Amino acid sequence: MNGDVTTGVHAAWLPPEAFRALGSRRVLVQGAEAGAPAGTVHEEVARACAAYGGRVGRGPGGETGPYDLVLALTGAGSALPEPARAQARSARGTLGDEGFLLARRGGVTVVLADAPAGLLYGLFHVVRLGESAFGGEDGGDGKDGGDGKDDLPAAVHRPALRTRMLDHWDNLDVHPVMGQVERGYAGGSIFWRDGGPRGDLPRVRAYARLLAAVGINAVSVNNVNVHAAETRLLTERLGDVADLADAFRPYGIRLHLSVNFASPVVLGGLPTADPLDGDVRAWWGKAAARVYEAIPDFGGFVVKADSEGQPGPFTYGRSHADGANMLAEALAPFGGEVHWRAFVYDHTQDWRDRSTDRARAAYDHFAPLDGEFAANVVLQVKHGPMDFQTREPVSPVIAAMPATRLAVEFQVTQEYTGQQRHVCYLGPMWSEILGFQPWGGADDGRRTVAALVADPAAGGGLVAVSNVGDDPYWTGHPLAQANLYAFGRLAWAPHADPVALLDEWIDLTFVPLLSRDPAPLRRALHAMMDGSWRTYERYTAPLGVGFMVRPGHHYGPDVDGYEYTPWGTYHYADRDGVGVDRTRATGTGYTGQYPQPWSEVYESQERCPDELLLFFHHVPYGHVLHSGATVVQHIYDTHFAGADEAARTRSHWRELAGAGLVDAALHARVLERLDEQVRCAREWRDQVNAYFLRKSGVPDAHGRHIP
Ligand code: GCW
Repeated sequence: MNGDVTTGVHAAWLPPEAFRALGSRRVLVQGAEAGAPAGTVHEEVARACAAYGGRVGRGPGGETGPYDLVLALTGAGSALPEPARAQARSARGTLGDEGFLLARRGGVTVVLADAPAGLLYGLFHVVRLGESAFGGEDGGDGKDGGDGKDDLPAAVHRPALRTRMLDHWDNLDVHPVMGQVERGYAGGSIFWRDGGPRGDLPRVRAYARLLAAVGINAVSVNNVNVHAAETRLLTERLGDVADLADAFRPYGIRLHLSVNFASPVVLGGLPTADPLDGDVRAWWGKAAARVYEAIPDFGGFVVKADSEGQPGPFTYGRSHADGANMLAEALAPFGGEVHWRAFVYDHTQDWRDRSTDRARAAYDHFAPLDGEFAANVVLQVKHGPMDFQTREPVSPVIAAMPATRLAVEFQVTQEYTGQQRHVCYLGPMWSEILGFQPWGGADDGRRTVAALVADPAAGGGLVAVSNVGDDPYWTGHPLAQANLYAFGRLAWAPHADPVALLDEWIDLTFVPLLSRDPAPLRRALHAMMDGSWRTYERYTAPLGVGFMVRPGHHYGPDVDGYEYTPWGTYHYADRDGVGVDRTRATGTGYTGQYPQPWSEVYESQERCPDELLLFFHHVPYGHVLHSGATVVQHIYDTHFAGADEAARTRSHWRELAGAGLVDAALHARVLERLDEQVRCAREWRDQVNAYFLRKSGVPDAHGRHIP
């Protein structure tokens, strides 16, 4: 296994070999003393040069050029050699906190940033470019004599989104039901064990490095379900949190904590946690001040309130704006932010009551509060109205709160998408969501979800639940690393092509280790991964209906598992048809939460996109889809096709065995998971098909065997 920073741990997309192009050059790092992330740039370059025979100068300490690569803060200005000096003069002050400029002039590659974090992102950009950062395989020797044939015009790179964050649902102790990491499929926590710190700070640092390389700038280190031990991270355990912050800081990542809304009661001994109570506000003010003494660059709080049993402002008859604003007031003097989650719904509903619709809940609770949140509150909204299902419409909350800073929440950890036992590359799903136009083309399509969260005035961002644990491959399934990679890159550049991002990931993770033609590996990985989300969709719950999983752990099929439970997750299949009527005309009225045109499109059985039909409508099995198939025949066809595709995915991987294209241990790990995926996909196919055959009595038009 190619380990790097910590031994025995897979290097993911930063194997030492990915630094070969940079490490064999003459590099000047200027301004490295200006802050932690810039010092990191020097360290990274020095390590690469030590490995690959290059040379690093730190200037202005008398080292002389010439240089192939200059990485500098624009403030270093006059101390820089040309052509960097001229570039720095014109770029200074235009690049922002995290942006960088990349140019190539006369055989010198120049990366400039106004601030240290930008320099770090510029460095990792050069790593991604490999030889092409130096003029490509031919002109890349820096000896073109300055004839300009490999020049690159100056290009400025800036993250589209201000907040690019990963939330960990890590517990300090092993929770009796949820384990060490809630919805974690990659072993234990890299932060916590046995009720305290895990004590492997090099591993945390290695994680921070991977995250910085894809542009992540914020991490929250404990579960949003804040149990007794985690509640104390805010006070007694603050030292442990500060140690983690120290490991993240060199990579430009600000640490956040999930806090318990009832902390003033639980920790402070106050009789109430009422957000309008003076003592409660004072308690939070002091708690925040203590946090900032220990961690001056602390990012802020993440809060799950009045949700699935967590305490919140409703207990005191207060609104979520009251709750969030109280915490915002405590953090504001220090520049901290509150990430307040919009995942608020009734999880004790009566399944007999068909008028209560969980999908409506976030909008019903939060849309009326638009404009009431403090400037340092970010409302964190799950991308769909339900709960990270394989297919959901985009949450209507995102279009309904123009006066609120919003962050959209994704789930990189594959709770509902195969739990890192199935190959399911989520880049294409996220890309569809980010490109969704809540007003259709009515505003020339300018306002996509990505544009809404990118709006600098709004200053929101993208957040995801991490899929990382203490597994040697980080993510359990080695190919699930691609999801973490793509999430970070999409948060930086939401319109990036997810298939191209897979190529980037392959180019960093696998290709640098190969001395042979990578084409067969690339082909196999694309065949396995490009369409894997749709494959997963085909063999699981059909047409957007969701939640046909085993209750509790959420793995594998159980068509009626959630049908008669209090969770609000129903499909209403009977002998005549299936789906949830969410129309205004005859259903729960949820379609009315969308602006035009979606409000009308979703309301209409004829216009509703096939893949969401059962999310919005209850239809007879004979209803004909746009595809021409009836609903029940579509269910049979997609389930046969999906399970076959899973089997083909495994064949592609098997063909790579012994070809020397991937490490043998990694090959074995993936193969073992593929065996399980193939088994589970068949189980899904047979249970779903048998269920609908028995309910509907409609035979498969192609006479295939359905048990
Ligand atoms: O999807 C559900 C999960 C819970 C999780 C919750 C949430 C942390 O099943 O495990 O709790 O969402 O997002 O808060």
